[in-house]
Amino acid sequence: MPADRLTLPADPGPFSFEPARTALLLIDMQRDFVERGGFGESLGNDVGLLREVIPPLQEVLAATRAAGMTVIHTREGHCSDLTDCPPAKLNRGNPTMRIGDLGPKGRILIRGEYGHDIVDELAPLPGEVVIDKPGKGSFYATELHELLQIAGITSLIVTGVTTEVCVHTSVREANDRGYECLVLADCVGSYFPEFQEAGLAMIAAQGGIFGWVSPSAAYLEALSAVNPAAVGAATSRGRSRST
Ligand code: TIU
Repeated sequence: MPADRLTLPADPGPFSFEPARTALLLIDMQRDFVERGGFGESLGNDVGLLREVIPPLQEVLAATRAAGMTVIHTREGHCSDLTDCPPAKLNRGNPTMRIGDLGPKGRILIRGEYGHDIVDELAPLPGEVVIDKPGKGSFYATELHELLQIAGITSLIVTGVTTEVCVHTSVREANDRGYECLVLADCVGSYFPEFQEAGLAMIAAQGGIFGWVSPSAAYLEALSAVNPAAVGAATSRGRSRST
């Protein structure tokens, strides 16, 4: 019997959500950010820290699917002629490879390329929405808000990478559009430990200025009221992976 409303402990206080009106958002879990030879590494980053997000996020994804909730994936990237990539973004920094250059996983951050797609461990299922976004925010120049409105979604469980860039931008955009956001601390990742810590603190500060933060275990525990068997199975999969 699905619970109408679930509550879990979070920072700065309890987070309540209706599973039927809540979507899990997986932001930019693309090879270009979390695997070697992609955009993230071209910017001088070590992708190792981001990869730590994958196992807990697999558990969250499995439990969310089993609960029958909406799942939405996003991908940051551009069309092949780069007409949707402003020079201000293309020329930023001093990367070894720029957006559109050919790397070991195809052209960097270009739609349709192998590196642009989501990692196998978190591959979308048929029927799950995949939002292609040209910017850092998941709402900018996308159909996300309209889709959420049509589906009656009022709350978002936010995961993905990177914490201080695309996750933060998306949470701020979502907050301004009226969505209640719970960010799962171990399911968002940064190349910089200090930004991970500060990024999460900034969301929950000032009484939850942008949203709530909790570990994924608290979310999984709350979901067990909807589907205990599925959450148990997800948790034991996670344990067997880590041994
Ligand atoms: N560089 C960095 O930290 N992030 C991005 O460029 N995009 C996302 O966060 N997805």
